[in-house]
Amino acid sequence: MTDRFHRNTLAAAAVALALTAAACATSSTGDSSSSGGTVDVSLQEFSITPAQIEGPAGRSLTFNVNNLGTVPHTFAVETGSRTYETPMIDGGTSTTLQVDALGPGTYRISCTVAGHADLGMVAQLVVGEAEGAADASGAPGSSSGMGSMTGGGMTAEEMARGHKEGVEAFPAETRGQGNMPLRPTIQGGVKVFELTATETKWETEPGTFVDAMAYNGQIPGPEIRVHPGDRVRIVLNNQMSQPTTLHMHGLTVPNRADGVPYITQDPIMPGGFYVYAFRVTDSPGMYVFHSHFNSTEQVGKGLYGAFIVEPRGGFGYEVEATVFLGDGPTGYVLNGKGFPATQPIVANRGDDVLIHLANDGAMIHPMHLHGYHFEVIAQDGFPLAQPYMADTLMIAPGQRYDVVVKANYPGAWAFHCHILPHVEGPGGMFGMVTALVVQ
Ligand SMILES: [Cu+2]
Repeated sequence: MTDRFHRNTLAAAAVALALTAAACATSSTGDSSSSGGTVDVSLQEFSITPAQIEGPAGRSLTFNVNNLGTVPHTFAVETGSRTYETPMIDGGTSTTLQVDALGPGTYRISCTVAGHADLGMVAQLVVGEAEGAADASGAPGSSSGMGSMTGGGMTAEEMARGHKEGVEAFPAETRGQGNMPLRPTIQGGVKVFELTATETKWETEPGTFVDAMAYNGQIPGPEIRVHPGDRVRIVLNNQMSQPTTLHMHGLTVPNRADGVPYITQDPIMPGGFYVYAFRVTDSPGMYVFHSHFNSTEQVGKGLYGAFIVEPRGGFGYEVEATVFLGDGPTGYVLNGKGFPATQPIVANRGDDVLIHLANDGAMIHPMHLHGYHFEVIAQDGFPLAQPYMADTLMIAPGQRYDVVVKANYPGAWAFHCHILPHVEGPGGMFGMVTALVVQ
């Protein structure tokens, strides 16, 4: 029975593979054993899907390459003797790549735009035995037979192991942590905060270092916390190789402190600085400071941080946490880290937990908390006249929400973006996943 089950699985997988690799053969006439196959692949920031592509031996392959992302990518297949490569493919467009017949083996696929392969834009082309040989290739589970693969080219055991290892590693240690409190100096009754922007490497998950930009070496930048009525000065030093500015997002500030290049100030050139001075007149809640110069790159690479207006006497919750959503050059991240390097929110049973959520990425992310409903009490720093309950909250770029969870149920409860390609693949969870741990 087991044997027959395996045989059927193998047969089904072989059929599926045949469909993937050959069903959309460009030639509908002629001998199928000599005509080529067509494979659809898609590119986005920063992945190639599928991550493992199965191809037949001895037949040419045509890749239909769709760039579903927003920035240009390439698609390149290295065969050892030569590299087949598309020209730059703009976001939202597609092209095809012809690859001549290959022998059995595993070939590397990547995007050749600098840094993109390191961020995850790699895949494998696995070319199996020539047709007819697969049936004879013996035992189920043998990794040489294409038919034993499933789920992105992994075996069931590999998939289970990948999921297990990720969860066991959580919360994994990485270098650097964002949102660390920034202490002001007091000068004549004014709270003065120093920020320094630098280009750096940032470890998003164990062993993955990305080219990043950071305030005071942190992503998100250090947390600035003030009270209503405070007089504030933020000094931004630019130690990067490109100009920058600082925008106080959501806050009411004088025009000269608004941080928009050539509208309210000249950009801060490398080596320069600018002083943003204002009085805090907005209601308590979550605001953001971020770059407003070349922001696709600068904010995407990490130049953002929390500006929290705290009521005098505090918010009055047992636990308070800030969760920044990010995507783009740093990958899918919560507070600058991807699972399993994300940090959990830890509470004791019965605690009221206040979570400041902010999206400084370029995509919408619906954040979903398992096991609980949370109360949405503020949007963009404004207390809601009518707070409401939700378990999934859509957060657009630039938006902030304050939500409150009554931590009544013990356990580790997943808290993640519900766009599934941002959180889980055949090898386990990644990206925008963390947990509320109630002790
Ligand atoms: Cu998402």
